[in-house]
Amino acid sequence: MKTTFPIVALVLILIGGVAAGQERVREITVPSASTAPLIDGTMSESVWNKAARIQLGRCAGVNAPVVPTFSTMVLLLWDAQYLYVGFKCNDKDIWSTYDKRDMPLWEEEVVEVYLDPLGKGEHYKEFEVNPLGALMDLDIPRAVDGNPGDWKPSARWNSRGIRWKTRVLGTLNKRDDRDTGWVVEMAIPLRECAPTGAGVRVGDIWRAQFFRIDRKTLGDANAEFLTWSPTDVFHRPERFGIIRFGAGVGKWR
Ligand SMILES: [Ca+2]
Ligand SMILES: [Ca+2]
Repeated sequence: MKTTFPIVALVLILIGGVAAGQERVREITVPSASTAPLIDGTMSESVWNKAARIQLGRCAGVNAPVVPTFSTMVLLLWDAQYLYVGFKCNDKDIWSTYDKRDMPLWEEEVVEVYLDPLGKGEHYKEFEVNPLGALMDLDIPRAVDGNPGDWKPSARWNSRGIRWKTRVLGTLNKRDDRDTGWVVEMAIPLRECAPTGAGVRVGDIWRAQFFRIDRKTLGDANAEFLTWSPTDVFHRPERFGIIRFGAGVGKWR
């Protein structure tokens, strides 16, 4: 959503900005993980059963706020080193062509995580992963009225310790059959996200946002933009939700 932003922004602000701004930002408590999940694209470890769960909805500024075509579930856990993010994306036609780090993945199908540890909207981090398993990671200095500026300098930032894995349930890039969905698991190093390099303790809060883009073709104008915390555009840090780093919940096995 970067290169197309200037054109899209005006429309979005006109049709969606006020409505999105009237809703409270979302909040969720993320339980700590007793054991680290394997980042293997399966999400089969029992620890995921304790994860916080988010269902993404339509991004009001981009699409009419109706029920999304496909379900998108985001699962969240954390431990001393990582924020674990799992996406389960139902999808009957899965495709992507970008296959290298820091390519403009948002032009195709993608899931996205935004993390703003200080909640100031400055130097927040963005992580994108596509069905082919490519990663884009960015450090966004700031967004001015929803515009994050030139993405290329931001993409020079690379997380050193991030791990991620994609699994496609179906046939990637075979457009004439019917797929089931795709899964992304990410382990995002917490200390690399915080400007101070500090770790996280139980009770800390960060601002965060989660997105998915589903579309039929490159730059498809009828793409479906899905979000967690209601917003008119993606790069509006004041509309990011609040994640609270909680203790472990339930009976761990
Ligand atoms: Ca799709
Ligand atoms: Ca990067």
